[in-house]
Amino acid sequence: MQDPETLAQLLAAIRRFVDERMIPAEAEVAEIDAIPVALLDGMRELGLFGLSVPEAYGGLGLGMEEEVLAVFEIARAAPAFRSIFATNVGIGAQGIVIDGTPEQKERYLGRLASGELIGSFALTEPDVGSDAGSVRTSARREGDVYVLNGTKRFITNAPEAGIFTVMARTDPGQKGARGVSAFLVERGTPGLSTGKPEKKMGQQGAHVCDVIFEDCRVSASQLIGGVEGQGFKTAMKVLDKGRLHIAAACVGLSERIIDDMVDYALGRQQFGRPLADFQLLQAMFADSKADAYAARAMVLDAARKRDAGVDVGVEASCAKMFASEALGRIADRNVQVHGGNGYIREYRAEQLYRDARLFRIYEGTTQIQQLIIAKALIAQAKERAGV
Ligand code: COS
Repeated sequence: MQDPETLAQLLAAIRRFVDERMIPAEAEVAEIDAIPVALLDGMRELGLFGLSVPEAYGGLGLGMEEEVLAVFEIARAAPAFRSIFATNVGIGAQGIVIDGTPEQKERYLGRLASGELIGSFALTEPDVGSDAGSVRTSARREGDVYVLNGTKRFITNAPEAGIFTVMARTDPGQKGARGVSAFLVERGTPGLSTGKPEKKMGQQGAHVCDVIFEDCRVSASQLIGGVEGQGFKTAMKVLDKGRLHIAAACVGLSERIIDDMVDYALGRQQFGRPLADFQLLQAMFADSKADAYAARAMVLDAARKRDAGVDVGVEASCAKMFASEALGRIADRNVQVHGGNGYIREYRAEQLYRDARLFRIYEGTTQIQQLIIAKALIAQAKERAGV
């Protein structure tokens, strides 16, 4: 946690960096499908890789509310910028922060916080997506090592990652979530390889690829928390936090797009007047603002509750679902306000529209969030009814 003045300085520094360095570089990043080294260095200097790593390990140790406030700012830039450090703040490091042993924390968190090491979260497989409890990648114990075999798919930052949090089945007799354990596997471990980066719809500059394990021998000391069978729960806890972070990213990008939409409508004339004079367009601005404001309020409320120690699994799913769907609507309206220019690469509207699409899918689709929310409501109703 930071004192209010330090936090305000951090947020102002991020806003400046976003406006002066990131947004002007968006077109180049999309074109070359990479983030220039100077920008990455700037992000490291700002401490972005260590936002949520505890201060004891060299991070900024932000609480959830502070983290989402930072993400609101960062996410005003195209999402590829956030993606490169977000796995260190979120899913690629939180397994260690939440459930790691003291030795595992000591070994990795400092380097993750500085951005020297990129973390990556390997849950999804070719045949295991939404049904995350049915992981097939196996981890067979042989003395003091586990032997991993299987393929992980769509792994964000895998081409750059130095450390992977890998969910694998240690108990083949247990088909469900209880047979899954989480491991820390370093790049360079014999038997671990990564595939070719996928060609994606958007978010150029952020990379995903397969991670393949072929008789990959990992020391038993790399089992997160040192306990078998806890890997699915670790993954779910990581995702509860990750979904709030993603919802905050949707808010930041929504607010940026609304600014773009209104600026464009003020600058372009039709029928002898600025587009912004037309009430049908004004309705789109207003609907977008209400969407973004509701999403911001949800994210802040859930973040504050999490900081207060409340289990916010349901709130995180509500926020992720609403904020990502709202972003989809806003990005679409922005294309509409831009008219023909909305379809042309030179304007940012079409890029942000493609970039925004992923938020409704990763870290749990909208439909998975609906299932989580509904399941909790039904459980509460059964409890009320005593059944
Ligand atoms: N925190 C802690 N524990 C949790 C949890 C959470 N948020 N959610 C579930 N668990 C626990 C349950 O309490 C249960 O424990 P017990 O076995 O001790 O009873 C166990 O984990 C299994 O839970 P559940 O039965 O609810 O699991 P399901 O197989 O029904 O799966 C969903 C639940 C669908 C919600 C889960 O698979 C999911 O989130 N899927 C989406 C995965 C995803 O987001 N993928 C995106 C790629 S990762 S970037």
